[in-house]
Amino acid sequence: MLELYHHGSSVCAAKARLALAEKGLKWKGRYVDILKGEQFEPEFLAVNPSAVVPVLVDGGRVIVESTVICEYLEERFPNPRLMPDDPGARADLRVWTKSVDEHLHPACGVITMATNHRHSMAEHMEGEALEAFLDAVPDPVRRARKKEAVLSGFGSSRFENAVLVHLQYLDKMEAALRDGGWLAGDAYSLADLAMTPYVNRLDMLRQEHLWTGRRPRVAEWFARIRARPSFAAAVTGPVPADLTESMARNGAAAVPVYKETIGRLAGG
Ligand SMILES: N[C@@H](CCC(=O)N[C@@H](CS)C(=O)NCC(=O)O)C(=O)O
Repeated sequence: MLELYHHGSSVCAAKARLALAEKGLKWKGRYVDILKGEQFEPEFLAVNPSAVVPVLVDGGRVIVESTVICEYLEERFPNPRLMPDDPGARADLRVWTKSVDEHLHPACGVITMATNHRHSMAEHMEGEALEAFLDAVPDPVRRARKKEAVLSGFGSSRFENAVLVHLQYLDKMEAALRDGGWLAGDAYSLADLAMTPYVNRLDMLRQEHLWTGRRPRVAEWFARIRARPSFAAAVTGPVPADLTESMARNGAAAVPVYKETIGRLAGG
């Protein structure tokens, strides 16, 4: 039986859940509440010393890193295919998945923490407990980024660039998509799967103005993505109800902040 250590609102875990859902695989969930600090408990650190979800366990084998998990599932369970046959299209796909992990994911963490999750964390802890929670992140680069976004919110020096990175990805998608088409090759693939939780994060934070009336191919792509049965099962369904509600509430209140930031970036 496949087991997945995951959290409902984790974008990386959503990628792993999407791959499992697209392939129609049964799996057992091991829930790690990363907003309460369960990723730092010894039992989980023994599975993944990096203290992040997702982690897939297949028999005795432990697989970390969401993109590696998706490619592992693709190779282990090849049908239905989530990678094109053409080597050029496979290269395009890997550019998407690599850059999502390296650039978009850190930026998504900043906007998510600044807009909503800092408030959810504050409900569970404050003061020294919050500092200790933030200092527990093992990777120093990720620790500094998360700490600043949680403690400074929209005042974080990283917020503006994080918004810019999202705009650049939406523009790259708009350029790559043809009507009715997909990001890499002729069919839905791991490239579309990798972008899905990030576009959905903007949507759950009520920033759909970024594509509505502005980036029609992204809007049309997202409508097709939402219509897939995997979407509700793997992406929106697992998000805890209180987080769905607070992301919508805090996100809606933040629309003027995003618009003002975009205006500043445009030199307006
Ligand atoms: N490169 C890793 C990143 C994993 C990651 O950042 N996971 C986040 C949730 S999306 C996490 O577990 N964060 C825990 C924390 O912030 O302490 C992957 O793709 O799996």
